[in-house]
Amino acid sequence: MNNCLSFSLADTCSFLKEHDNYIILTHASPDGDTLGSAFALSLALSSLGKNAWVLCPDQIPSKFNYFAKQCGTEPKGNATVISVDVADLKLLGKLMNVYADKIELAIDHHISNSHFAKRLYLDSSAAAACECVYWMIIELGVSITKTMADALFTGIATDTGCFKYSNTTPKTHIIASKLMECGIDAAAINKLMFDTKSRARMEIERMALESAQFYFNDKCCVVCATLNMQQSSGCSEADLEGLSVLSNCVEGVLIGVTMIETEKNTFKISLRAYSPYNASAICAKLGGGGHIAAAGCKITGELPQAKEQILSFIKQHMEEVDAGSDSCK
Ligand SMILES: [Mn+2]
Repeated sequence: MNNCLSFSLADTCSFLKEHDNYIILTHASPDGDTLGSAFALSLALSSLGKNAWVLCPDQIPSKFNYFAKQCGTEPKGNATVISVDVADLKLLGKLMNVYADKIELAIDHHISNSHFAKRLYLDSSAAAACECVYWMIIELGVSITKTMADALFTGIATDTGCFKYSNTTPKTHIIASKLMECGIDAAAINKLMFDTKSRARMEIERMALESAQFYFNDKCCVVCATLNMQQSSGCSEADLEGLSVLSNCVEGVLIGVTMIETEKNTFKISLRAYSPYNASAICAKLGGGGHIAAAGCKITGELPQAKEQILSFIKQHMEEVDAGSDSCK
């Protein structure tokens, strides 16, 4: 949408104070950040005496139960619809058609946000949408409860890979320290989010590692999780989250590619890139988007052709970037 208003933090907080009866949309295949920002915001709105309801296109994984609890009632009739951590309408999954033209305010941190809402609060320097919501809660003058802090910390920890990724800033750590002062058990949250996996997840990791192949002088690693592999490991969709870490943890790899078959011959591609390469630039050419260090897109076709296609775009990007950096010397 072209007439999307850019909102400052102050604009956003005025909007939140002026309206009521909120539906807060998360993206499909919900992660810690979209859920953390949605539930923390719903609690903050509720402490201002407002009604807020979190609506997720897919089932919420039970590991988030410690904070993902509704605090309001489902709005009937006129609701104020907000989205959090949603970069594009497509990411609303099965709720896309219902809410496409009804989103009053989007709160996001993706530089690729497609300006689909009527108003947009975008802070692309924030590591997580939960950072944005943290500043909103402060600006609204709401005191942060332990459950809000659990939710926000989870989103920040998960979107930064436990404070490891390059999106982690001094501000990220300052916010995390403030959240720790609210009495959360950060170690327990981190263990649950990063050091606990299902048996099926371990199986799918083993198979994905077996599929690993290296390209372009071993600077690029591709791992796959086909439908066959998913079925024989018994893994669920939630078990596939964060699988992309396998492709970029190898010494010398600057571009890691994870190909997850979501339906027959349709692959969800997760790209992780290290300097000087740009994951978002590669995925944009395939109709996707994201951040410089992490982006995604979708490719249809048989696995070998799909792989060939993503590899050809990676090769082109590497050549362009390598030529550019040479000419600067
Ligand atoms: Mn996020």
